[in-house]
Amino acid sequence: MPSVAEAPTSGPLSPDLLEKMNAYWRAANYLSVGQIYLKDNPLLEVPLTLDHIKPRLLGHWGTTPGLNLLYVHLNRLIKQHDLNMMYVIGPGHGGPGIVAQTYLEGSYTERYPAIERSRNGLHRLFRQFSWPYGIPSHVSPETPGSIHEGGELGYSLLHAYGAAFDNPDLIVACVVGDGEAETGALAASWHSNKFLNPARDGAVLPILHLNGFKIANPAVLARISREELTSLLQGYGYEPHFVEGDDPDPVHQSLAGTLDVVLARIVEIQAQARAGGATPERPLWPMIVLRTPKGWTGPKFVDGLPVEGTWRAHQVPIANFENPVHLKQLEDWMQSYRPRELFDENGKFREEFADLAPTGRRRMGSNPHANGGELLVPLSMPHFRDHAVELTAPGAVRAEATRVLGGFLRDVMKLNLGKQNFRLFGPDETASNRLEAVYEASGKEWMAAVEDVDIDLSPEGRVMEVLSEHLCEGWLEGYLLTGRHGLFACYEAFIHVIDSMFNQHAKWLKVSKTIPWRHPIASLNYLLTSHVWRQDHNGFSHQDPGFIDHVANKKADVARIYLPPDANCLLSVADHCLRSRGYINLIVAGKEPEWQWLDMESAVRHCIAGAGVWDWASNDAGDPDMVMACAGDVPTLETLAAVTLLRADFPDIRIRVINVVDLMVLQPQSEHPHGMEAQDFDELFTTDKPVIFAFHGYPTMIHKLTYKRRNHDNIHVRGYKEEGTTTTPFDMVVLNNLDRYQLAFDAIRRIPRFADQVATAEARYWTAMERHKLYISEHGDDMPEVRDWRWTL
Ligand SMILES: Cc1ncc(C[n+]2csc(CCOP(=O)(O)OP(=O)(O)O)c2C)c(N)n1
Repeated sequence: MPSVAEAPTSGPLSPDLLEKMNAYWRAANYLSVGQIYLKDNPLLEVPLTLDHIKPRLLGHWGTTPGLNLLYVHLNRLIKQHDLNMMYVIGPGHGGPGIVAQTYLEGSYTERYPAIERSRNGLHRLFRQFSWPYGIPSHVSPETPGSIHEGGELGYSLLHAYGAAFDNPDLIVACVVGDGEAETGALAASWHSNKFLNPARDGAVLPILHLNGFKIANPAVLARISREELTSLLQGYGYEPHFVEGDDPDPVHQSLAGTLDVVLARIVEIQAQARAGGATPERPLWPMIVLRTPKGWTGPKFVDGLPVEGTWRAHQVPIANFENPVHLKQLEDWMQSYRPRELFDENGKFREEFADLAPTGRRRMGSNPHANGGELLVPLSMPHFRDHAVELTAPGAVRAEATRVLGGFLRDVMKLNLGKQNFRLFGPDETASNRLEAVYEASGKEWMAAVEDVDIDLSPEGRVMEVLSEHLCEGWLEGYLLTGRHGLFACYEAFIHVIDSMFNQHAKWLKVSKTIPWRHPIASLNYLLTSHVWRQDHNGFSHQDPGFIDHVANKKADVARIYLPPDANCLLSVADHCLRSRGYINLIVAGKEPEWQWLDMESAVRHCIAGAGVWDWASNDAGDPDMVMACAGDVPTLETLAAVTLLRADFPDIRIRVINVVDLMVLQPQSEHPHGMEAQDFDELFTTDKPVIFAFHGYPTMIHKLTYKRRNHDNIHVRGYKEEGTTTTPFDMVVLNNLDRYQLAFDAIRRIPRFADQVATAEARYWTAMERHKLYISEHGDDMPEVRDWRWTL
């Protein structure tokens, strides 16, 4: 282990540069405070009065001066070395700081011309912040240069690494809040350095911001000894460089000197790794620990209580302006930045300071990577039809859908190796999910030690496997937000680990669509497999289809849910999703050998329609007794098995089979762009016939989607009802009343003309279920008639 690098005692800044950088910092702090407090009098040209103060004070001061300090210093580095640098900040509640900085460097006005670089612009800048129909208090999609909202803490480092992958020239400076560092996701994120190849990828410079406090408590990492923190960070594989203090000038010197040192180290690491020859080794990456007071340069005391350097500085340090002392205190605070020195008589930031900022796309607020759609290069797509499962008739062969998809993904990987813009993410499950064909095109990224037993690991790998759904999700988000493509394959039950990250990304996409300068990025694609119905061996803990409900709550212009019933449909859906932009595509598909239903052309037609009658399984001749609908591979199997039972047991029954692959077609068109026209829905599902709907997930989902449909009262849904254990595959559906016998009985119960045969049907199908129970208890496996069932009609 290296010794802890000491911050230099004297620094590289000339007195003139130091003064100017400090002035720049003062300007950013002034604008930050102004945004939080003022709706008028932005240059304090007249004495501050209550009329100038916003009625509702919403914003966070505490983190902001530290973020501003770093921005000024990173600017120096960028300018001096012509760096391609992005700024990701975990404490996104420091929004006013980033808005201020992007305004000072000119990026903000370029995106929002009404926010001019003048008194008028300052007035608007202040007023719009945390103002109805203005801008949010946090860093948000509206903020130039951001790929990371940070409202929900924990993901900054993941987004930073995701951005750095395959961007060899990019340095992502990433501020991690000391509170944020307590989250599980962030605590695991440090390990991202074992998955970043300095020869191929860019660099991440983590900056742990030890301002000591969260909202109301001290931060853990700020209250352990420096030795303990050093050991922790070294243990994570970093070389920490400490910058500490509460006196601006020495801190400026120390930070500047430290940044010079860490940049030189980054350059050195990359040069060594890129020199060619030997396989690059995992370096100890430099990082910075910045210990400065929370709410630095703000009021030291308010109402006799300490504020600067305490948790009290977190949000709005001074409130209640009925108290004239407070008004004076705010004015003194703002005047302490000496705004007249910083802005000219027209309110323009003085050139002598403005010149310190980089220009053009080197400004962090204008870095094109932070508007990934600008850089998006479409994937070269293989022909998915080349991977088709050949079918002579429905149900003629079995196949493992995800294994078939694996071949397709391998080719996607292969075709885009040159572009370096596609990666596959998964929590240690790529092989388990039967996608291992991808390893033929690329190994698994791995920079840690390798042993003889290991297979498919490689520093050049494009398959990202780490046992953390948080890491997979965060990396992929960062990768997509910077203009690349990917897919996250995960066990269905455990995708819930990232529910909340999904929420945040969906919100980001929704808002981004309303911002003209944000170019569309590639969709976030989930493949959920090892799903609820085929987790019989792993048991109850592994059985949960609820992510579907979670996704369906999101805005219709963002969320898409697909339940391909077989491998060819999965291929068609996956091809579509990988080409799409700006969505979250959820694909749920099994990995077990299952009967295949549609040849490739039928599958494509079916997936385009989203739902349709399977004529080959129906015998209603336009006048059904009932509709048997299904969505999901296992419900489709059980539905078709029920149809064979019914047609054998009740020969004159007229059944229409409908399969739904795109769940959103069930919604009215007014609710979702994929929604089926009312007339088409009524033609398919009838307006008066019973519909037995076998669904992959929780039944309420189907009711929610169809409640406005004319025939809704006749739709009876069977799905997962939270029954499960370690048992046989068929018993899983029996436990949840989704099995063929239950479905067949449901059908007879619901058809009026079979009323007199309900008792017979009940006896027959309940007996079958009893036989099933006895058989599996004795043999530990499903009955041959179930196991060996096949479509014979
Ligand atoms: C996941 C999550 N939990 C809780 C919060 C509420 N919250 C907002 S700011 C904050 C404290 C953050 O502390 P830190 O990361 O150290 O940032 P700073 O002190 O720089 O403001 C908390 C708990 C949140 N935004 N996200």
